[in-house]
Amino acid sequence: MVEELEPPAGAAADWTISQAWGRYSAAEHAMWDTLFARQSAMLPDRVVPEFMAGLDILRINRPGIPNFEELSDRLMRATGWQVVAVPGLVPDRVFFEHLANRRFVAGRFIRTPDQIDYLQEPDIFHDVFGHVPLLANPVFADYMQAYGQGGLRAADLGAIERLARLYWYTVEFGLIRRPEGLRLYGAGIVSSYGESVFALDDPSPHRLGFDLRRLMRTRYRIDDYQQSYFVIDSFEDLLRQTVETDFAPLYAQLAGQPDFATDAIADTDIIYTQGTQAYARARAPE
Ligand code: HBI
Ligand code: FE
Repeated sequence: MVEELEPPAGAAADWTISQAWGRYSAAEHAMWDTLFARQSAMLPDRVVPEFMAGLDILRINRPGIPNFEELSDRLMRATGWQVVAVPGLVPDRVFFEHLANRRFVAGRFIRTPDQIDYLQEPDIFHDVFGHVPLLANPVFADYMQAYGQGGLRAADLGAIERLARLYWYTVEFGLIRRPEGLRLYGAGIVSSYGESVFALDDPSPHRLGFDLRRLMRTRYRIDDYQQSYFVIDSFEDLLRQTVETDFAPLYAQLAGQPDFATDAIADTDIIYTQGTQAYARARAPE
């Protein structure tokens, strides 16, 4: 959660800044190309086909860091979304307000070679390669706007943490069931080489059926691979549950119920794989 209330110097009241695309160095464009080549080579039979289609429709598969003006032109024609640059994480309400108005906020900085496999804050590769291609899919584009609208309501009800969990286990780290098997769609996974392998192939994590109420009670880890991934049946189903659920009474119900730990299995869970949690044990002790 980001709580500062004032935008930093140089940012507009809605925290947007210019991408200043002309200022990227050759090394920064090369960093993007390295990351793009690695992910686009390993994703095709792991990620939902709609993701690869989005890379194509939005011409993100051209060399170099995408120019947000050109990207937004194509995205606007596809689903009415645009991409705007921000200095970094923005306060929750600002974030939700942008999503509710079909504006995806993206960092404009790119990681350095020593950060190729992990960085704390989302950079332009995480935000644009990870999040933007699916915004060209009409159903997912509707879901992201509904999420933003839900977030503004949650902010009024003091329930942002519930929405943050929904975002985390779908938009960031979601899996989806397809006839040919489980597939990736979460941006945090598809922008990471290691986690794109781990989330589908590793015996360590649980893979559990998406259940909105249970998921809103489930904690998440921000500094490591997930110990549980949640599997949706379709983007249509995810959108329907988000639009149809009256969240106010749901938050009241959840208030009295304990959280689930990141590695818990609930007796109501649909279990695709019960993980060994070996990776978690292998990690350095907390
Ligand atoms: N700001 N730039 C940016 N990107 C995010 O993904 C983001 C954010 N602010 C808040 C936030 N995400 C989450 O805490 C929300 O899901 C609540
Ligand atoms: Fe993200």
